[in-house]
Amino acid sequence: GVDLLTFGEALVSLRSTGPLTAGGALTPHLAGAESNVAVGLARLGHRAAFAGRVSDDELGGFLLRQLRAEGVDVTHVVRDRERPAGLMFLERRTADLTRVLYQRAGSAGSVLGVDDLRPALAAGARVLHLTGITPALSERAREAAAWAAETAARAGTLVCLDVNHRAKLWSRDAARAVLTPLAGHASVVVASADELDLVGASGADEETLAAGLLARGVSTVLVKLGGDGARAYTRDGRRHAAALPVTAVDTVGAGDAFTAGYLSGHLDGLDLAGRLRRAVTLGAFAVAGHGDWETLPRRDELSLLDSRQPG
Ligand code: KDG
Repeated sequence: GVDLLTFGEALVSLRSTGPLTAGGALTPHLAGAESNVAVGLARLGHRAAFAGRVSDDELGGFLLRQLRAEGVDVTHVVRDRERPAGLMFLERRTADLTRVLYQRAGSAGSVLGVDDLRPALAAGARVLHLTGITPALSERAREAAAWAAETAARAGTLVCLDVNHRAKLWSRDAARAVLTPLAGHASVVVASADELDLVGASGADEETLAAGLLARGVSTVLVKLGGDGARAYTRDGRRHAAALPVTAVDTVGAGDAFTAGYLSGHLDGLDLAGRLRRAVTLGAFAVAGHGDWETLPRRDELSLLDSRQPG
């Protein structure tokens, strides 16, 4: 088996240099929260696999080539002959304002089903990572996500759910109804502060929500705080990790990098402080450069930010 298995929709992200209505150049990039996590782990030398459906055309070929180039195992990716690649336009509206426009309804990745995931799950993994994006894509994908989380948890695999609410795909209420039961299969739940009540009671405070998740069997709740770092809740209490001071130029993908760093620390057997340190380190690499994952560190580069004391 691999160290980490993740699944979901890999997207072709078309990044603009200015407002989309003004035209100009678009550059294609591999995107998708799950593939970002896979790349983050592969860069650090872990065996990471990505499963899902990609179109059987040039765009699907582009996604697979990018994943392979980063050392991600794509053995269990299924090519879909009928459906197109999901697209994401990442519009640089102004120097510090980006916007997302999706063209992903009915895409190959959005109809991921249980049968697509069976071989990957059967091959085994130490960690299964999934996000709250996949269940928002279709009924089939929702069923596949629930099945995978339950099957992996039963097999003793560490299941990590990263909430990743995408307001363009579904409402907060719809997300809460699906993600709250899903979190019950997870050992690690990752959410930003404004996402935590999507895996618990609407409007409840952070302490209450974290305690509720721990009572339901989650062992670690990670609350991402952006430039303020992160808080972790475990049965031993609460711990804060400050972010590393870097110049943020692009925050897209930072949450995925954080999760990848945490899971890398877990795979390396680090204690909670060490796992959080690696999580904020990867988050810092992600925000300090352009692209979802392009600037993530190799293992020998982790120490590049060592002199940056948490701010
Ligand atoms: O976390 C970064 C993602 O938002 C991006 O890569 C695209 O997965 C994506 C999505 O569905 O928005």
